[in-house]
Amino acid sequence: MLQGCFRVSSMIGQVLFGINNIYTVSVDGREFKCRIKGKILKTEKKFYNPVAVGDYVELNPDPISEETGWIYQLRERRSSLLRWNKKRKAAQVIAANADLLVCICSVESPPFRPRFIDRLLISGDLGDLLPMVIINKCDLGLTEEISKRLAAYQSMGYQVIRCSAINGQGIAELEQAINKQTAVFAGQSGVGKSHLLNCLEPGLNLKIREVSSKFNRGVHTTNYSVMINLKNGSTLIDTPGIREFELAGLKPEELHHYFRDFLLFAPQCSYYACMHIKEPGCAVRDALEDGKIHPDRYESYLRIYDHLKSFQKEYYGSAYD
Ligand SMILES: Nc1nc2c(ncn2[C@@H]2O[C@H](COP(=O)(O)OP(=O)(O)OP(=O)(O)O)[C@@H](O)[C@H]2O)c(=O)[nH]1
Ligand SMILES: [Mg+2]
Ligand SMILES: [Zn+2]
Repeated sequence: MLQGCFRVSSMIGQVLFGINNIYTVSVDGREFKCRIKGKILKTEKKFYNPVAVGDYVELNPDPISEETGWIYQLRERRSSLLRWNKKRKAAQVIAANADLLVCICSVESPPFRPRFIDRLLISGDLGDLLPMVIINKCDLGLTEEISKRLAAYQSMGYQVIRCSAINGQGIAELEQAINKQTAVFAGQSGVGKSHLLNCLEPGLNLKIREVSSKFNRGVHTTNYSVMINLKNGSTLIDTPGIREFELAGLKPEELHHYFRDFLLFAPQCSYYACMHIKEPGCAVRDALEDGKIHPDRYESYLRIYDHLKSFQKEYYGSAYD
């Protein structure tokens, strides 16, 4: 009744960040601190977080405050970066509606972990984001082994950029690759995500780890994801470091489609539905034996496959046996 007098028209905005269930939503450059209205968004049962950074949402501004509002609807996502959240036992949306997934790793502190990159790259292809590899801290010197692995990613068709946030190496190339698109920066804690973002726009001043504080697996400098619109028209999403990146939204039997280095050989496998594990006449395993597929990539495949199998069993019973 009286409430009707206060009814204000709804708006569409994009989520810039969210902390403690309060989401900062930008509507044409104006920011609203919003909560989720009632149970409406709870239809998204698949994910543990109802709204992610980058989401487009419909909201009603609060009639009694110019800076707050209520989110009542989530718009369909054109892309999403997902991970399996072990603690919550559900898929988590890290970021939505981005174009690029910038998978960042470092030469050391933390050490180069190609299996971690393998997972991130798959999550990009899976979530309709274009994945690329950034190796940061190149000022510390690239080893031959790392260079070889990077060359292998390049030969699979991934763009690889060698960077240093300290001496500026690769920053122009990174800027060019982003080129006014929306890019999510993801990787382990301490690889230099925030530092690289600061290089892309002077004055951004994102918090980066003190040089004196040693690399420690438990410590994250960035605690929540945030979307930043740069003056040059690009949009960047900084994310907190991920310790264990586990894939979500993928069935084990679909996994091999996301190993780009298998694709050349898989059509020659004897079995149409070959999983490249124990089947006779497997062209992927032949390529592995001939040194055409890196053994660590194959190991990565087996580990992810086993993981996907085990967690699907946990949630869907024996249907996947
Ligand atoms: N030598 C060297 N150190 C770097 C480089 N980039 C970042 N660092 C240092 O690495 C540390 C971690 O950088 P951050 O930018 O805070 O790392 P992050 O990936 O954002 O970490 P989280 O926010 O915890 O996920 C800081 O001490 C940086 O100064 C680099 O190119 N070379
Ligand atoms: Mg950070
Ligand atoms: Zn096969």
